[in-house]
Amino acid sequence: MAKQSSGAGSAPAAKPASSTSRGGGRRKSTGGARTGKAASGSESVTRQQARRAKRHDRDTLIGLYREMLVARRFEEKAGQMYGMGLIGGFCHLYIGQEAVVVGLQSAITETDTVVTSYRDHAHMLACGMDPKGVMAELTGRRTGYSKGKGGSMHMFSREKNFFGGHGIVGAQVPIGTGIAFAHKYLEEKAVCLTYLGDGAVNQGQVYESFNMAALWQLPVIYVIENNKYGMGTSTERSSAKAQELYHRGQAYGIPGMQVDGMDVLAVREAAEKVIPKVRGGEGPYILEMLTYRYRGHSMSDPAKYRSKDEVQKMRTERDPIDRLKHTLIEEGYCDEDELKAIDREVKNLISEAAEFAQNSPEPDEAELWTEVYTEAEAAE
Ligand SMILES: Cc1ncc(C[n+]2csc(CCOP(=O)(O)OP(=O)(O)O)c2C)c(N)n1
Ligand SMILES: [Mg+2]
Repeated sequence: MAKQSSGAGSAPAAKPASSTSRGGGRRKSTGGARTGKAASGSESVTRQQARRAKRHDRDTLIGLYREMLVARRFEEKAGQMYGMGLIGGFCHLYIGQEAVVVGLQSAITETDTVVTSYRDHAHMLACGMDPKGVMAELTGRRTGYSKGKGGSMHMFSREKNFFGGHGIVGAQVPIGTGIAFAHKYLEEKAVCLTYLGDGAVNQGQVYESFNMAALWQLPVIYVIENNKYGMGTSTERSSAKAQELYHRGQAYGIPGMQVDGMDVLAVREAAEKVIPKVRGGEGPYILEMLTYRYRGHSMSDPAKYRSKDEVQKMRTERDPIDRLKHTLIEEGYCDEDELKAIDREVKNLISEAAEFAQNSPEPDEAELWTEVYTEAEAAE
């Protein structure tokens, strides 16, 4: 059962989630996305995922595995290259959280849009952006998505509908709301996935956005990536009712759901339930993803605010990639050799991206003066 908030009235409501089905839709699930808490309850996380897997075909499951692996290997490589001095400035890794973007973005269409914070590499890859162009941008090269002038936090792809990459905490929330306004105004039937961290949920601009999105019934899904920390501060220390961030839209009538963000199939299930509603004009929705980052806040964070045991426990018991690998093998979708072949293919893809980046030239000095301002068209 997912923890859900109806958005109406003042009392938090827990309602069962009915599931929608994709990838063949042969089976009806008996439960929706679960919370991390529920996941360790009556049914083991392993059983839950095995049950959810039956709702998808083999190619979909293997595709989700591969996508998570692309994000993981890309970021491991970025971490190494940062250590070698090839990446400058800030670099925030997403390692551990891959199930969130992969599960959600596997359920959107090409016309849907995505906007997020500075922890953005996996979001871009899941939008279909080329790992070569992303790595080239990280290393400040001319062939990068922002021509080497943006770096890790400031990359965009109009073609893939990725709207950044934002370094100011929460700044992307009104932007995503505005994009959703445009979708509605232009009658595009598209949805904007607007990601924000648990550290952004107490900001005024977030609630101003919630108000407008609810007032105008905008097609926006606010995805709270609750990885338990905002820099070195735990959500328990920074947020009232930290266990229920998915209720934060209740005053505006925005429904919410809390999902096990370490299970890519739970995320996918939540996406399949919520996206059609939002696309269909029912207004905004909040998805709170319970997740965890294994690395520090950024490359320069020694992460002394949590114990090594805490991180190790998540890695060994909840890792989204290992978990799906286990399900795929145990439930007979494929054998270990097939997964090893995928691992090799992904490693090559990422090595090629790293080589491409390092062999690309730096931007020309003259580029310093371009694309700083855009000419505004005169109003009539
Ligand atoms: C308005 C603003 N205040 C403070 C900062 C400094 N800062 C950068 S990241 C961060 C923590 C945000 O945590 P969270 O939203 O949980 O995202 P996560 O890093 O966990 O993905 C802070 C306080 C900032 N960039 N912008
Ligand atoms: Mg956080």
